[in-house]
Amino acid sequence: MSNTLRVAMIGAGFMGAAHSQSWRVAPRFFDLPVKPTMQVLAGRDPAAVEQAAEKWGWAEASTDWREVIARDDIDLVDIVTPGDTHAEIAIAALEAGKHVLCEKPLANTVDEAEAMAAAANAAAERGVLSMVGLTYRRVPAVTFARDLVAAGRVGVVRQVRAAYRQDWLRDETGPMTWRLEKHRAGSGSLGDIGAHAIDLAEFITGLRLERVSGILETIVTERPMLGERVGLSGTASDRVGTVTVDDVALVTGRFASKDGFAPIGTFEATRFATGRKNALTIEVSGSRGAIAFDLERLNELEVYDATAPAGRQGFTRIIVTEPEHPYMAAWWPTGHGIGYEHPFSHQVRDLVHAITSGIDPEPSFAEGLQVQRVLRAVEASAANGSAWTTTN
Ligand code: SOE
Repeated sequence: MSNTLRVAMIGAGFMGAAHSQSWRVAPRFFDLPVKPTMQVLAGRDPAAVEQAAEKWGWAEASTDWREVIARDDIDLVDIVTPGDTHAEIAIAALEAGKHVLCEKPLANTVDEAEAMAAAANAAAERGVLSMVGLTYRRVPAVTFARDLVAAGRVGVVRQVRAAYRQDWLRDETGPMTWRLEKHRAGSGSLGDIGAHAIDLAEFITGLRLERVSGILETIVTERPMLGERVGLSGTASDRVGTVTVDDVALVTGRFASKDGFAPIGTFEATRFATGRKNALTIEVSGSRGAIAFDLERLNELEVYDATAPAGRQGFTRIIVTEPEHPYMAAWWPTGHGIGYEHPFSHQVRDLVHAITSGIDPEPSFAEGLQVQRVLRAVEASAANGSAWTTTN
């Protein structure tokens, strides 16, 4: 294998910035077996992608993703476009023999996700590997929580409470954007941020959600269009767009049984939680203890030990920055926290090691498909009077 991993990124928006910094930074803080090189950034708008390539550190810019994935000097394609393009780009890249990192949610439908997972399985037989970017798994406190639960520190998992609360749509005069259009985004809060809450619940507990009951609500159904480009920039116009996705998703779920018990979970995904900016929270309640995490305090994990003497019990706030905590040895001395961007470098580290070791990266497209099946079941339940609906 070459000592470089030549990367192309498709997409030049917010996630493009986040992923670009991880390709720049990860090789400088982790000892990687090969060196990722930032070859080409592809986007739709020529001027915007040229400027982004220059700013983010890509050697070239392109507006033709098909040409990019066909190049012999590209080894890996990083897809950070809206969900309606994930399947076409990922399948083409895998079939072209390129490793693929695809942002979440994997796709906009289960059918697309199934086709992507099938393409990933076929490609893996040729040594071409893939990962879906459910990045919050790689927050050290989240990986630490998963390790504590797996080690039995909370005992039998009985309940899970997960939420992802933002408030960027609170103002009803806020403009239309692709995230509010079903044909572009697949769903609203449910798939965009609910996918993270669902994945973290399954990742930390190690259990699959088997049945769900859901409510989906669109609070503001029309929003002003901004100029010709539907988005957050451009000149105001008197046209309005129709919001075709959910603003709020409320879900009850039943996990698979373990140790003779099938835990129950509650989930909330909303963009109307006034004052909550990026509050991804999860609490796992067990027979012997509990863990609680909040992305707005991502260097901390609260741990409760119900086996301690009654007079000494209480949630302990662990600052997850010791060198023995996941990923932290690569960064700063204890107590010096990391930020939102660091898990993207952890994602690059793990992906590069998996590729050079020839082992399937996690989360796989199959795991992304599992999340997609939960999303579909929630949508089906919400359309059927919140009836309990299986996820398979
Ligand atoms: C939505 O605003 C969003 O950017 C999601 O798309 C990301 O997945 C989440 O990590 C942060 O919020």
